[in-house]
Amino acid sequence: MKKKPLSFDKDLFKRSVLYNVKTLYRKTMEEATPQEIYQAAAYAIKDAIVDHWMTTQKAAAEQDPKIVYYMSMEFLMGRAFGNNLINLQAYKPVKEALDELGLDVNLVEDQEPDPALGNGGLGRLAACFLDSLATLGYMAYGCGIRYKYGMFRQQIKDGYQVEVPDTWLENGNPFELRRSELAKEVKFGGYVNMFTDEYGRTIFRQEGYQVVRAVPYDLPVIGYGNGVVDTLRIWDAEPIQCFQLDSFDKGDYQKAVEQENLASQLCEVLYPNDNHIAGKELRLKQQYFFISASVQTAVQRYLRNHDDIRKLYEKTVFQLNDTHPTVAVAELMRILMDDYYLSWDDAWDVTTKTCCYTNHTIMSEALEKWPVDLFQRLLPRIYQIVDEINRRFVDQIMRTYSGSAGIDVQAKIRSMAILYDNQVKMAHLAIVGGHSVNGVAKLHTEILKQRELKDFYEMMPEKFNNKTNGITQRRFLMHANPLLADWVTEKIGDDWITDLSQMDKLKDFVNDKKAQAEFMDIKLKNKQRLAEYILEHNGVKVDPKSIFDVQVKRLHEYKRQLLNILTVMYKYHDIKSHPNKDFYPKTYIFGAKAAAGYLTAKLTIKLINSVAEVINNDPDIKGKIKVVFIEDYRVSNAELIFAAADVSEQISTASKEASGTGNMKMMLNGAVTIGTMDGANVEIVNEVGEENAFIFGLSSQEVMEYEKNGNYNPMDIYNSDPNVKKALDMLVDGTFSKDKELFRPLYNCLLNKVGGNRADQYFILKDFESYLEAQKKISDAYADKKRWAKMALMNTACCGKFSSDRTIQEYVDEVWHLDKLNVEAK
Ligand code: GLS
Repeated sequence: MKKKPLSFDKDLFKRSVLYNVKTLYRKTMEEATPQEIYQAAAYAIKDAIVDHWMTTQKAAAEQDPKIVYYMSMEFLMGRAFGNNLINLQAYKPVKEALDELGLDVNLVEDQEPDPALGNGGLGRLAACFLDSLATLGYMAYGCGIRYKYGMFRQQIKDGYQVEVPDTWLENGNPFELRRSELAKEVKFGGYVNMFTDEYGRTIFRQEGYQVVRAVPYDLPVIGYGNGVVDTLRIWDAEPIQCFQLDSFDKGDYQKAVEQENLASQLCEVLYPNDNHIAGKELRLKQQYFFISASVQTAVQRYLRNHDDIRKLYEKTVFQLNDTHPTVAVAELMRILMDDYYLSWDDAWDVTTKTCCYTNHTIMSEALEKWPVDLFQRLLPRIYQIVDEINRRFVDQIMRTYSGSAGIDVQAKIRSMAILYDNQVKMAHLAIVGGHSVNGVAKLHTEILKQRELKDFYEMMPEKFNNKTNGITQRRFLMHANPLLADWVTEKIGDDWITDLSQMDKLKDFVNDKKAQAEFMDIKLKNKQRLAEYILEHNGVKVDPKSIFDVQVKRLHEYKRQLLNILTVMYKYHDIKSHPNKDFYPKTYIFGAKAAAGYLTAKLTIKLINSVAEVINNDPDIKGKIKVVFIEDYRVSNAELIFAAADVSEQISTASKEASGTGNMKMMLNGAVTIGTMDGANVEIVNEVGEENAFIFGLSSQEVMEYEKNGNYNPMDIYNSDPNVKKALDMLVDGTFSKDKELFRPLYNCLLNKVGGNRADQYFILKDFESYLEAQKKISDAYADKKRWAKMALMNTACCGKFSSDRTIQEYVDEVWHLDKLNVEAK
């Protein structure tokens, strides 16, 4: 039976907008600024949300379900306003109400800053997971940091990326609740005093430390149409007021100031590195800060209605999103032993049953390792515990392998120890201290098992499992592409909103001429919408009838934006030398932020912009190619871009992209993938069929062979392939820059060893020709309207597997074992 939609009182909403404008700003609607109207409307919606939030908390108190704490340094939530309305099933009434007040819902939405507490895929995945958890009716907390400045805003000046602080909290955040009554203390530094108490127990007490107050801010995460509201709890740091200068620390002015500084720095800014560690002391402080506060909260919440702490894991699970939160293992041990006096063995039993770890990358530069001296100085008690975990684990390795023929026990210890080479290896701590280790796509999990984490897999195979990533169709279809969402509903009903496997039913329409025409017409409208955005932001006029070929994601060498732009450069040359050759017009759309200190990535951005400048202004090209770099790529403009994409560029060097999720968002919106057999592309191709994607390049096996054998020589390709030579030479012959040396570093790293890296580490030259060929096939396929419409439709029809609802249900069934909340939706 179909569920009744949630009720929403449109008139009440209207009245509260007027009331809020008055009480918040002492203004009438006519006087209020757009930002003030947004705030007033957001508070009015919050009112409705809070009712559901309270009902959910009450149901949880009564039903006592197991709770998952999704611990993550990053939550890339994107704007909340529109998404909240969708999940409350109130988008239409609110749109009407605003219309009646003379306001446009889109303009109101545009007033909201785009909360960017994350870098890219990893943080956005966390946000999709929360949406799915609430929609599926599970009790969940996202635990993270309330960075004052999120991911920097990117400006392009003279073609270069310039980073500008993201002041997202400037006008406050109407959706958040400050929960000072739930504040926790987090301690850093000092030393550990060990003594025996009056009951004969060994007590470890941290002394001489600095302390900050962790204050939580709660944000509602609304389930779709079910009245469930979960919580994203992000922590801010505050100094402990009046503590330093009174009796306890009298006169220690220096320390008081230090504590004050620590508190003000801790949550200042998100480190803008994706797939790369910053290795900074402050980063480790951030990690321990939010983990300590979150673990303390989880334990306390459990003890509110249970008294046997040994059974914590029956009601609590911690999912550690990459290595960043893995200090949770030691923090939970500390709390269990030092605060609740559990023995080591009991504490270990609880900890390993509570913690689970997701690995999101095989890039070695992203695997976190902390210098022992730093770790020990900052977290003295935690270090003692890690040291003991390591001692016992090394013992276990010896017991497991000593005497086994052909096994080098020392080599096993070298590769698996948590403390080695003066480093604390966070991934190893997470694997040893939990019961589940998962990769994020089939191929990625296999690579972990067979290569990166092979020794661990051999020793504890039962811990390893795969959870292929997914995305939420509520944001990335319903909100991003309302035209297509309505069309899908018209064709197959609306069950797809909470069950994406229903999209399969669209297969009935892939050969239907009328459906094809409607589908492509929607695509065209979305391309027009994006073309307007591009005209407004880039001043470039693009043709919505051209092929929109899109590569939007973080800028990283392994993602190979350089391969893409090199082929654009080559085609530019080709068109200029063969002006009469047939060429299907193409618009190349890029969007990417580079980590602030990543010079090669930043130079690639400059190259893309320089190429755009030359090509877009060359009359000989007659508009056959346009190149656009969209400034400040973020969730809000991503939604416009995905809806408008014809071609989805997923061209990472095979084996390097753990999963990718942009690939899924574009597939959902009917874009066809050009890609390597990497990450989740493998599974996408498996669903949609090879004939509905364009696959090229080395396989992951081949890449790994070359890496192992060191027998790849890009110079041979450069010397023997005139197309490759032409493209590379254009980097340094002045075509795209008066200063011929400007792009020399890119040229050099393709042909020579640079700074300890192999020449062309990411096999750009090797894959160049097969990539060109795949692009040629795309142009041919696109020229055949019917064929393309069918391919595009097939992509939307086959995306069912890639909902984060499916991923979350797998975590629940195989790892977390949560119970569904029973909330009566009103
Ligand atoms: C990442 C991977 O690079 C992506 O392939 C993956 O889709 C994402 C979510 O699992 O995690 N790892 C990372 O450090 N940043 C990512 O986006």
